[in-house]
Amino acid sequence: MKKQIIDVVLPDLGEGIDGAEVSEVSVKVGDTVANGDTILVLESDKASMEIPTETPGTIKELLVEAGAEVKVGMTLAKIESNIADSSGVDPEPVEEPQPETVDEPSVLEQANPQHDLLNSADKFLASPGVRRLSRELGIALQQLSGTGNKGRITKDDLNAFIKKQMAAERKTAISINPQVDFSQWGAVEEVKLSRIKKITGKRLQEAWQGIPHVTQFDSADITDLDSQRRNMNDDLKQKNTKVTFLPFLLKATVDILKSMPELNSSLNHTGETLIMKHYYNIGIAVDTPNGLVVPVIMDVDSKSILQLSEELTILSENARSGQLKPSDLKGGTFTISSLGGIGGSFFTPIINPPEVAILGVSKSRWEQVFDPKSKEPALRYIMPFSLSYDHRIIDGAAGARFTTELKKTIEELGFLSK
Ligand code: CAO
Repeated sequence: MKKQIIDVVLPDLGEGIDGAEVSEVSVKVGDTVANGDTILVLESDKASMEIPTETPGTIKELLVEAGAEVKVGMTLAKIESNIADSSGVDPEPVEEPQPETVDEPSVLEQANPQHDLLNSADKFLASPGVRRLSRELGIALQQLSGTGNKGRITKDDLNAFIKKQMAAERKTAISINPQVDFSQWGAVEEVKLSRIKKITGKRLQEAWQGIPHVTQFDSADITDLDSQRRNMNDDLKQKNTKVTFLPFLLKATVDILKSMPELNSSLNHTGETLIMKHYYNIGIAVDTPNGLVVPVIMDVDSKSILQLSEELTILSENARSGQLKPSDLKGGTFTISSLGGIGGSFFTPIINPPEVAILGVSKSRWEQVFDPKSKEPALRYIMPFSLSYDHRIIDGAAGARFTTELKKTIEELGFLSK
């Protein structure tokens, strides 16, 4: 009976994060760990994350140290598993020849042409571990060149292939920027992009290229809303706090989303169905020194203006100090991006997938408008706003209906008494 040496590999971190810095190594060589024990703590620009092991056993080797940059798929440590291998075959290194039992293909795999390729992988020399991993990752062994004994495909070959693919993807993503020596025309300085900028840049590019965006513009008279807000802020003076327009806009938006549920939906991954969500979690674009992040306020419909204001303050402070947790960034159904505190009138926000629409709010201005009731010009506080929507899901008529209804709701303030 021999014990197995298992590689602990950095799993997918979600939210488009493909790497992070090790802030703490929580174990040392010789430590005994149980399933779920934290072995590392990682720090990305968005959040800190504990990385657990799924293998109970003894730490044999640590391959990273505090301060190191790690990438998804990288081996972090080697653990001598407590679960003995009863086959009597030495499982380390994993390249050792072992009989392979081919799992029954799942329904998904049967429908997948890639599955034929993966099936004919039997002709190639590789250990069961490598075969299983390649199947899970959807990589056909035919695509790899084996560097092991007699051309055996090793785990390192698989890792090298993944790295090459990732590098190729990165190249495609930046290929629109030709290599130019800008210094030939004057002095230049090269500045590193923050991790957030790199992640959001990639996601924004994908969203902009992959989603047919249409943007509908409108504006709302927020003179009455502004006086309501000022009254509220007068009452809040003693508490040394105040409310901006955003909590009101959150409530008004959810009011409309309830009557137009397709704007609160997501396209299923097959593109065949829409997932209608019966909850209203609104992402708020927050400008931070490191770039744009979108924390989510959950269940906006069940919270008061004051609660939303407090939550908004906490989330935007945490976003700016890099204290957001991964869970703060998940589960959104619709996003609001407000540039109202800065300036400009109208912009075309980019949808935050898998959501299907985003509201962009611009700075309000005092304008002379014609009052249809008094038939006189009147000075009113006008807020410009834009709705970008996924035209695969939302028709132009629905887009215009949304902005018209939102304008009406903001002006009539009915949502405040609900
Ligand atoms: N019209 C007029 N004034 C507005 C306004 C609007 N539409 N929106 C906000 N303001 C005012 C606020 O009321 C506040 O003034 P008072 O102090 O007198 O109340 C001031 O502008 C500053 O507000 P704020 O921006 O600090 O607060 P907010 O709640 O409106 O927004 C947050 C919070 C986090 C969204 C904002 O700080 C932020 O980061 N905005 C940038 C988001 C961004 O970069 N979006 C672009 C992404 S690309 O699509």
